[in-house]
Order: sequence, then structure tokens, then C-alpha cells
Amino acid sequence: MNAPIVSLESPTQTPSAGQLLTTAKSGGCASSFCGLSSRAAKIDSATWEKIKDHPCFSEEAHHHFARMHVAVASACNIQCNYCNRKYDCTNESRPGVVSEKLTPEQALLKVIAVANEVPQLSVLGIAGPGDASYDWAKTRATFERVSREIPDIKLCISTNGLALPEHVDELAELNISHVTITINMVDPAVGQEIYPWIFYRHRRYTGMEASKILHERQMLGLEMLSERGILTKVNSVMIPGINDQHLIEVNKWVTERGAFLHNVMPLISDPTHGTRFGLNGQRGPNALELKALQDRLEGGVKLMRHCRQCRADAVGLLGTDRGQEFTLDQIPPDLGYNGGKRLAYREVVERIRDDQLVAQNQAMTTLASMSVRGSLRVAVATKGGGRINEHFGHAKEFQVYEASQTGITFVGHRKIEPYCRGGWGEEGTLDGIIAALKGIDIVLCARIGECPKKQLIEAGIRGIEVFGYEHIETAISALYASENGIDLSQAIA
Ligand code: CLF
Ligand code: SF4
Repeated sequence: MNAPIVSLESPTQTPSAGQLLTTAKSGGCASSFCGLSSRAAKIDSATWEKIKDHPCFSEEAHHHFARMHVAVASACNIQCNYCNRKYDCTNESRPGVVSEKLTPEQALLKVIAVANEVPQLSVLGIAGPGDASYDWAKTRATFERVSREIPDIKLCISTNGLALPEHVDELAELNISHVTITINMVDPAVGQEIYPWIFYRHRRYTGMEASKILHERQMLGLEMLSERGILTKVNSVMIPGINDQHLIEVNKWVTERGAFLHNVMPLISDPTHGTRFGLNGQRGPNALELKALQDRLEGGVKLMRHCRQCRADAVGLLGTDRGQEFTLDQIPPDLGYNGGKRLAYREVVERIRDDQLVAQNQAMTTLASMSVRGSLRVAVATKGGGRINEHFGHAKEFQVYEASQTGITFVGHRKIEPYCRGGWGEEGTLDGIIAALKGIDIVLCARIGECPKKQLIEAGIRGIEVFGYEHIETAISALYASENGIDLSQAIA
């Protein structure tokens, strides 16, 4: 089990609530409002300022803040066996897939439209559909335009790393504060199973040679970013039988080179995607295999466990995609930026974070006072804000937490098809949801109907709505207490 991720230790500098919430050394994420630890380390205030409104770099922030991607970088300089950028389905959620490719001017217009309407927007990312470092002119032009118009938006890129070293100085000049490098191997023998070719300095390379060059460029890029204080996240795609065991080695290498986070993501593989892996029948890991590997990686660089494997044109809070509301045909060409909603929202978030800190204190006290053992695995339906505020039937995913006497830890999420379709529950869908909830003891949601509740019970899972709209950590600590014969209903009420 990974380490719990919140401590109420006093920070060395005057803390905000958020700083107190972001204290993990080896927890599952950069931070979380959940999780209680006596061995958690403090994060310095400069780092907190960088991550406190970045939904990917801080698990706590992903409850409050949204990212958007603009699909300006279409060209790519390598081929990954899990990618087919020709495929486009708006129901698909995975990197490399987009509906609408944009010029930098169109991207600016889209960012303005989203910033005017989505108060949670805090980060603009360029994550394809090709490679942001390779298609650099468009990436750069987009960031320049957007940061002139909306100076407080954080800039973020995701890259395969091959062209990264050429642009690190420019990244620093442009104030691009967050970079993700996808690193799937540190051994070219493993790499050649993943990358059939790369295109580097006007030449195409294949086999071991290709993977050796890619590996060297990735390591160099990571080292250069670390030297400049740019926060770097490493994404690794877990491919069973190819690099699953090897990712332990990858974790060591990137830890030594100053990565800020390591995000191990499951391979998404299906023959209909037309990828080499999909067509070859290469399977992805299931949720339990992924978690087992993540648990083995604890102790190195902090792990990200809340990634939703976004499309290259995703918009909104992680786990939701509002991209279809902001297609170019819906945006007036002369639209100007109005930051009023974003500004007002930030004040609200500060208050919410203060409330969460109080809830967290109470939860920690509760758990720490118990002399019990064992753990409880809880799936939560939430729309954000750190509360249990989604109906069972509307949930498209559950966030999963583990509670034990030492704390409450965010351990990942499970995607599902929503049970409720047009006011009616779908029996077939419920079977899929129950399968996705394997290993879960309790589902917490704002509302749940008698029928799904009954079927969940038959599958050994309890669906509970009495904690509807409560803070997640307050509810889980109370549940954990009651599982151990301690009644906290007074405290909750
Ligand atoms: Fe986008 Fe990536 Fe920046 Fe986030 S996504 S470029 S770091 S703003 Fe985030 Fe999406 Fe996971 Fe990426 S959830 S796929 S980790
Ligand atoms: Fe696809 Fe990204 Fe790999 Fe390029 S680097 S082939 S865009 S997954």
C-alpha cells in the first residue's frame, strides 16, 4: 500500500491551507486532501505555488482546477506501437486523439472562449496530437499568444523527449513551468519492442539504434529541465510482458535525475484503434495490476495516480471533457477575454480549501485515536470540490481511497459507463460497473436507487448515500470508525 498523503505537521513557513494539504514525500500524488501521515514531509512554498492550481501535478488541485489542451502540434518524430493519430472518435479518451486541429490563432480564440466560461481553468497544455517539442514553432506561437492575453494561465507541454533538449532554454524563457516526458524504457532492448522507428536530425532510425538515441535524449532533456527548476513529470505506459517489470528501473533513473512525479498509465489497446499493439492483441493491464506496480514503485519519486489519460484536445476538470462545447464553429471570431469568473472562483477555492483542512484535521484525529487494524477500500462518486456530490447513476468514474489506521490514501480511479440513461437504469451497464468495482468494499455517492443498491450488495459492495455532500475524508474516517465498532454519527451530524 502506498503512503498516506497528508500531514498536519507545521510547515516551516507561514502556511496556507493548501500548503498544509500538500505534504507528501512518498504518497501517491503530489498532494491530496486525503491521507494522514506521521512520516509525510513538507513541501516548500515555492513548489506549492507552482502546483497548487495544476490539476495534474497536484492531486489536491485536481478537485478544483481544470486543464485544457489545444491540438496545435500535429507532427510527430517517432512512432509508438500504441498510437494511431489517424483515428478520431469523440468518445475516445486517450492521448494522440483529437477532433479538431488548430492553428495558433485558432488556439488562442479557443482558450479565450474556455477561460470566459470555465472558471476552473488554470492550465493550458499542448499534448499533441503529435509532439509538442517536435512541432515546436506552433507550440511556441500558441504559448506566446495565450500568455500575452491571459498572463496568469500556467503553460504545460507533454513530449516524447526526442526534440526536447533543443528547446529547454526557450521553455524556460517562455515561463513554461510544467513539462511531461513520456519515458517507457531506459533499456533500448525494451524500447525496440515499443518504438519501430524515430526520425532524428533528418534521418530515420529503427531497432536498437532508434531506442538508444531516444533514451539518451530523454535523459538529457530531463536533466536539463531539473537544472532549470522546471517541474517535470514522467509518464510511462505500462505494457504487460514488455515493460511492466522494467518500469521499476525507469522509476530509479528518473528519480535520480530529478523528476517531480512519475505517472504510470495503463496501455489502452483495442484492435479498432488500428495501433500496432491493438492489432497484435497486446493487452493493457487491469486496475489491480496497475495498482500493484504503483505500490512497488513507492519510495522513489512521488507517484501520480489520478491521471485520466486525456485526449489532446480535452477541456475541463480531469475526468470530464467539455471539448465539444468549444469547437471553433461555436466561438465568435472577435471574442475578447473576460477573466471575471476565473478570478471569483479562485476566492471560492481558497475558502473550500480552508474547510477541507478542518475536515482533514478531524479525520486525522479520528483515525489516529483508533487502536484497530485492517483497511477499507472506498469508491467515491464526486463532481469535484472534495465532496461526495455525484449520484451513483450519473457517475462516469469513481475515485478510490484506502483507509487504514495510518490514514486515508487516494489510490486511483475506475472509469465506468453511467448507469442512468434518460432516467432509467441499465441492467447490462450495472454488470460492467460491478466488474469495475472489483475489490471495493463501499461506494459513497450523493444518491443511489434501491435496485442498484441491492445488486451491489449481492456482489459484496455496499452503496451508501447518507454521507451525500459531505467532505470525502470526513465520511471515510467515520465509515472506518464504524467498521471498527466506533459510532461517529454525532461527529458527522
Ligand atoms: Fe495536459 Fe499533461 Fe499538462 Fe496535464 S494532462 S499536458 S500534465 S495539462 Fe494530466 Fe491528462 Fe494525465 Fe496528462 S490527466 S494525460 S497527466
Ligand atoms: Fe503518438 Fe505521442 Fe507516440 Fe508520437 S509520441 S507516436 S503522438 S503517442
